[in-house]
Amino acid sequence: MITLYDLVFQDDRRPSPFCWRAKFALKHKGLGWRDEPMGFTEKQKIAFAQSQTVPVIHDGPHVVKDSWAIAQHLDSAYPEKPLFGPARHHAHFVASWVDSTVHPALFPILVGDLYERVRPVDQPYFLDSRGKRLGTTDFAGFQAKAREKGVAAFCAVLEPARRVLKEQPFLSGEQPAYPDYALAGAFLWARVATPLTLLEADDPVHPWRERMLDLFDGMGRKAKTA
Ligand SMILES: N[C@@H](CCC(=O)N[C@@H](CS)C(=O)NCC(=O)O)C(=O)O
Repeated sequence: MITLYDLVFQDDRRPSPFCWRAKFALKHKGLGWRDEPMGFTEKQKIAFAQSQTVPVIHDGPHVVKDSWAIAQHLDSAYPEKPLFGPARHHAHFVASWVDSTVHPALFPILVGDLYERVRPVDQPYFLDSRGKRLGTTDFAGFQAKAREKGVAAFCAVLEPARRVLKEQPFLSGEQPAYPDYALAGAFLWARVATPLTLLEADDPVHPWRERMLDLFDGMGRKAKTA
């Protein structure tokens, strides 16, 4: 049985966008897993993997850290139902676009709400690590300022996905695959962390997000929200 180490917030909330990618990839493969929640200050749980971040999976003799490495491992160890098909480089490109463009556009408008939902025992760690990243520990103030521009700035970065989703139901075509899971992880991060409305109903990304929430028996929709 595969073990997945997943970031945990208050009330068992699971916001990590990278862990969501791993969960979608496991479901895509039809694989079950044992879930091991890990708080920010419980890194000893993943020391065996020499990792400071989750997701980490333990799959028989294989210990794999990093969401992209996990996706590649799953696709080679379980070749049925390919995650990438011939388009592995395209999937890598989309996941990298989400990491480098979508997540940085989301983080400022989420950070105050994320902090409120971090387990109290992990709050000093979050304050220190994210404070250094942002140059302030006034996360509520930082978030309020970011939201003054509205979510328009965030929506603007979705334009490449929007153009594709105007023409087809998934980024990967008629069926979802890893590029969809990479972007869906970002939306689940937001969904678990904040009640903020990110997408208007007439945005072509909106129906795609609904389809992603419905996948795998509503796995994403069932997750505890903000
Ligand atoms: N490149 C890694 C990034 C993983 C990552 O940043 N995970 C975050 C949770 S979303 C984490 O574990 N952070 C731990 C920390 O900040 O101490 C991947 O794709 O798996």
